[in-house]
Amino acid sequence: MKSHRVQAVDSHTGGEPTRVVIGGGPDLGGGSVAEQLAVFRDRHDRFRSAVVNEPRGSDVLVGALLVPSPDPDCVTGVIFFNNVGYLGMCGHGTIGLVATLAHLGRIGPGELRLDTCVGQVTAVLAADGAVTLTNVPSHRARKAVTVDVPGLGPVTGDVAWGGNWFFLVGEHPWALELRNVEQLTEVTWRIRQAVNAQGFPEVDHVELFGPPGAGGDSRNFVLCPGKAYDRSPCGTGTSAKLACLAADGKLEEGEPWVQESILGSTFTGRFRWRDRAKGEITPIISGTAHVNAELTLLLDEADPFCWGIR
Ligand code: PYC
Repeated sequence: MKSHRVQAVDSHTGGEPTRVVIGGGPDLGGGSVAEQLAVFRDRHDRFRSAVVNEPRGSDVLVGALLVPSPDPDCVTGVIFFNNVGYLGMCGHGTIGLVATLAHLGRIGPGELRLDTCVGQVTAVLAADGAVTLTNVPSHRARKAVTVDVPGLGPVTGDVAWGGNWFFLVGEHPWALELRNVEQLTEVTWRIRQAVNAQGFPEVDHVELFGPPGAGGDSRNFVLCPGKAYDRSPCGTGTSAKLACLAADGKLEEGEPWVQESILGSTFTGRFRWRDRAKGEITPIISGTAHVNAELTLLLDEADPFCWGIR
């Protein structure tokens, strides 16, 4: 009977959890992080499920597997994953990873470079624990796409990349309140299906925007690929939002944008133009994470749910 131990550290960023696997993960054979992701997906997908799915995890948990980076300038490579698959980048997860590396004593305040499967990012850890992430280049691919959503009618939004693909909806009738999460989950799930069916199969996150509470510029509700909602304001979703604001001339380079989550937790975003003619920006996202567990997962093959409930 085979039993296996996996070492991990849990944190949350604005309420959204991250589980960083620091030991006991599969050997993915090296190469670029994208190449290692292909091996993870093809040969070790049950490990992903074992780490984040029930009974050890939950639909909302995002995993981060530390892998070697071929670039010596990077502190580590990282592959982000969730209850149904893999993420390109993950903003809240990167902030959680930086807090975790600091908790483990592997880094101190200052700048570090991380390698992800969609490109390198940098992060600055401040003395007070705040993390500022410079994300992968982001852009809006399509403005004002109208999709016909069964049961809801026409819904108009932008398609944008912020390290993952998003459909961003500003005009809608739904109140972005925590007590409405079931309704918000249902409508965004339907919107995602319509967006996928009507020419954008790559979009796997849907973002609704509404008026902020105290001190913010906007509140969002973000539906993640596996139907869980993001408790944080979503780092890649905020990056996609910044790309849309920049393209519309609604936010100036360097100007702060305070994005609230459905819980009221916040990220502060800014952007630098990368290529103004192409509408390409470099998003800069600041937030804070808190480490809340050091754990050893036991993967016992005698357990009928050893590899998670899939
Ligand atoms: O913060 O980028 C993010 C994110 C993606 C999915 C959940 N959180």
